[in-house]
This record gives sequence, C-alpha cells and structure tokens, in this order.
Amino acid sequence: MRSDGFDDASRSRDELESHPVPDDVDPEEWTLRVTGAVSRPLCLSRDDVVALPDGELTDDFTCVEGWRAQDLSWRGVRVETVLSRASPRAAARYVLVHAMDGDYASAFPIDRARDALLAFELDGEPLPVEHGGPARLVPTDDGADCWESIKWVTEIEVLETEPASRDTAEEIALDRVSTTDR
Ligand SMILES: Nc1nc2c(c(=O)[nH]1)N[C@H]1C(S)=C(S)[C@@H](COP(=O)(O)O)O[C@H]1N2
Ligand SMILES: [Mo]
Repeated sequence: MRSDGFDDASRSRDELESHPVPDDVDPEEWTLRVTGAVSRPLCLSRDDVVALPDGELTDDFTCVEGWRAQDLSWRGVRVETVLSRASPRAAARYVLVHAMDGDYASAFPIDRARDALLAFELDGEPLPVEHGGPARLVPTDDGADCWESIKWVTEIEVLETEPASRDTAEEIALDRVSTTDR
C-alpha cells in the first residue's frame, strides 16, 4: 500500500465509478461531427480522429456525489485541433457538445472548449465504452463540473450566441444520480 492508502496494484481508472451504458450508445456507429457556425462542417471517423496530433493530460476526477479517481492519464486530441480544421466563423463564441445518450449536452465558451482534450485513451488503453469511449471530453480547467466530462461525445456544435435551454448535461446527470442509489 502507498502511504495515501491506495493499493499500488489498482489502476487509477478502476477508481472511476462504473455506470450503466445507455442503450442509445453504440460505439460501432460512432462519428465525430463539427457543425454550426463553421466554414467546413466535419464528420470524422475514429481513424480520422486518432490520426490527428495527440495531446495528453494527467488529472484527478471528482464527482459531486463525493467520489474521486486520482491520477487519470488521458490521451487524445485537443478540441482546438479538431475545431481549427472546421474553421469556426469569426463570430463563433460557444460550443454545445453533444453525446450519444440522447439529449445529454453541455455548452462551453469556445475558448474554454479549445483547451479541453477529446480523450480516446485512458491509462494507455483505448477508452472503454463504460467510461465514455470512443471519445470523452476532458476539460482542463480546475473548476470543471463532473457532468462536463462528457462521455460518448459525438458532435461539437459551434454557436454564435450562448445556448440556454439545450444545456441539459447537469440536469440529466443529477437526475440519473437521484433515481439510482440515492
Ligand atoms: N454522456 C454522458 N456523459 C457523462 C454522464 C452521462 O450521464 N452521460 N455523467 C457525468 C457524470 S455526473 C460523471 S460523475 C461522470 C462519470 O464517469 P464514469 O462513468 O466514467 O465514472 O461522467 C459524466 N459524463
Ligand atoms: Mo457526477
């Protein structure tokens, strides 16, 4: 055991909680689209995304429910790399990031989104579908909320104005928590 009480043999990814994978998540059908206020809308396959220049980040993950996973090593592509290939219009200010599980989506100011990682590897292995594979958004700023770490990201919608009613990630995430083990 290490002095902090964590067993050396357990990988940090095992500290992430396992949640059921919703039925509408099908990794075989996965593509990444960049839509909205861009000059070149994109639809990328997994191979296309993996071929982009990569970036990495090691960080802890904390859920509002009170659990934490330490030292997660993410590898993926910077959202900036994907966005720049789509040429956002000059007036672009926000992105709405959509997932494969229905209405789950969260809005970010575009500069905050540019810094995030679109991760497709965790601890040196392909990101398992139960933790958001093929691709999970990993915000890089300290103040990020757990529901902003969006699993099964499938679309980045670029917007010129801030969306309101379609920012559903917090609502859906908290609703799932309250209907399961609370
Ligand atoms: N698409 C999607 N992403 C999501 C969620 C979700 O329900 N759907 N839940 C969020 C919440 S509240 C948490 S704590 C983490 C859980 O990640 P894990 O299942 O890998 O432990 O995913 C976040 N991202
Ligand atoms: Mo969470």
